[in-house]
Amino acid sequence: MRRLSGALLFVGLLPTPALAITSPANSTIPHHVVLVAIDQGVPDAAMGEFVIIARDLNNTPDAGKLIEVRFQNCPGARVAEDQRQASVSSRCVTHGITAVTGADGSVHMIAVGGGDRTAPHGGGGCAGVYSGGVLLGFVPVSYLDQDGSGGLGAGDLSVWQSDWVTGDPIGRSDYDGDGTLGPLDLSLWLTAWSSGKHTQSGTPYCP
Ligand SMILES: [Ca+2]
Ligand SMILES: [Ca+2]
Repeated sequence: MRRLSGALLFVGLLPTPALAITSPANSTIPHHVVLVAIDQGVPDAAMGEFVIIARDLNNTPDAGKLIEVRFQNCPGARVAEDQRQASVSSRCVTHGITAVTGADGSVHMIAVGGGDRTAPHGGGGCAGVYSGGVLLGFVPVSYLDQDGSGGLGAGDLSVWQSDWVTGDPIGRSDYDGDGTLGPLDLSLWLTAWSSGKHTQSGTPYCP
């Protein structure tokens, strides 16, 4: 027993490695996120790419951290099972997407998914951004592929129009994330549609 106690005491005296914890205050998360569709299996980076930078309490880049963006509380959001990016994976249990930070503490992600026109529309920050399990903040999310099928088309535009006429700040249709629906949001949807980079939906979606 004495030998065991001595061993435990010795272990207790060992210096513990410094485990960096990401600081929400020092980290960078996007202003908002746009779910995108795909063309020939490729997601539209121009419309959908966003950057998250994790930094610790000393403002040092937090490398090797698992970043997760969880869409489970965004009404109607459907996350593609395959995010079509080598460094980004889906985590269907949280309707999330994940990536690991590089040496500079950053991840570049595109969220592939669509909406569900039968779901209630939401607003405000609904997607949680996490680094190593630490909540960095919530961001609003909009869906170009509003009905989640057939890539971008008339059905999606009709959802946007029905949201716009309400005059409410409906998150799924607020493509510039300014908290209101207006001509710039419509312009962004038309730009995405005319780019030809959203000809297919990101199906299958997480169950
Ligand atoms: Ca569609
Ligand atoms: Ca807007």
